[in-house]
Amino acid sequence: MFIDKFNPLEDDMIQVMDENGNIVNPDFCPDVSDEDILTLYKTMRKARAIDSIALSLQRQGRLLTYASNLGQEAAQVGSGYALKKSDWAVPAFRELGMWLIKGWPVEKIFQYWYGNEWGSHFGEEIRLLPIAVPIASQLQHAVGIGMAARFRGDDDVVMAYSGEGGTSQGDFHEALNFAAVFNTPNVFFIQNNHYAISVPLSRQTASRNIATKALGYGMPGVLVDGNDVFAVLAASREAVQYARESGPVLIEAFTFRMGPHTTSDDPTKYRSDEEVRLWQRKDPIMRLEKYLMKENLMTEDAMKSMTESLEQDVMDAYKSIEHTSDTGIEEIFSYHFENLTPQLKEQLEDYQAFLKGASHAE
Ligand SMILES: Cc1ncc(C[n+]2csc(CCOP(=O)(O)OP(=O)(O)O)c2C)c(N)n1
Repeated sequence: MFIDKFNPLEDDMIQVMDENGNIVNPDFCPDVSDEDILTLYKTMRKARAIDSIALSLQRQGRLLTYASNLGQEAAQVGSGYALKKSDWAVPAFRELGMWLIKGWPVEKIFQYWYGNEWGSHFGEEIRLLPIAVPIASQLQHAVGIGMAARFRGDDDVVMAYSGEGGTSQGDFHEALNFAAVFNTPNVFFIQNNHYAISVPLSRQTASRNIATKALGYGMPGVLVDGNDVFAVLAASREAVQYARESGPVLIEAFTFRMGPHTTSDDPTKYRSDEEVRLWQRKDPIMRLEKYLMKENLMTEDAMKSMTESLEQDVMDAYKSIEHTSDTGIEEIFSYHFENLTPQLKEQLEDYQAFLKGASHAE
């Protein structure tokens, strides 16, 4: 439907619901029950509760660092909701809403940002890779998982995430090239949030949009309003089906990071309040709330009490991991290779000798 009809070379963007919560393109509306809609809303609200609490905890010195998701909830939740439990999701580091849909427990998410690697151990039944900080490196892993699925004859799809900044990396090129040549079941979901730290979209690429980049590799690319959860879900469902049946596809979700890049960033240094205000009017949660009220699915009071109870749950989840012990240094050596390389073996021995020396000195 979208893949044939929407041409990224013409900047065609899929939108189902406008900024006032009106369904403007009923033909493209995904098939969702009221229960689905409430799950989408609740998850977006939960993501926002985590976001605001995490920022405040970091400022109090109770969390190591944090990457904000404010404004990107529809892109994350809508795309994650299109996956089956058996499909894989391969994140960068700013996909909170998708992590929640995939089942990464809130306390484990906090544990990760608390600086404890055990936060990434959420069990093999959750088909989600841990956070990948080296930009775009995760796209290679995603193609590898996709190739493995094809070799095994599984019908799993692998949805890989990146920001628009990641599409300037060599890893992006290699991953998309391999995916198209070997016809792997990958969806590349690019959250174009307009800034890669302080680098604006205009300095990131001369391509007319990110979706068109897919065409050069020989795969379809679609552009979607990333602040419209219905449009994101509809485009993602189609892309997932296409990847399962045919091959790789790229989605560009056009959105905006309303918060800082991470807690170490001050966005007022590189963008205007006016630009932020423009995007605040497109807020994905506000938009869905307007729809929910129009459709009599929720009242303002019900939304307020849901938000309060989510905030309470989120704070409780944080408290359950606060003061949990750190990862031991020896564990750094435990998980990368089944057998240590000679260099790592030497480093581990050095470290153990150092510990012995330190204990003798006491
Ligand atoms: C290979 C590599 N280079 C640089 C960095 C530093 N860095 C961290 S986030 C970031 C910007 C990423 O921008 P984008 O891909 O648009 O994602 P966003 O942060 O906007 O979600 C950079 C350059 C890194 N982590 N890895």
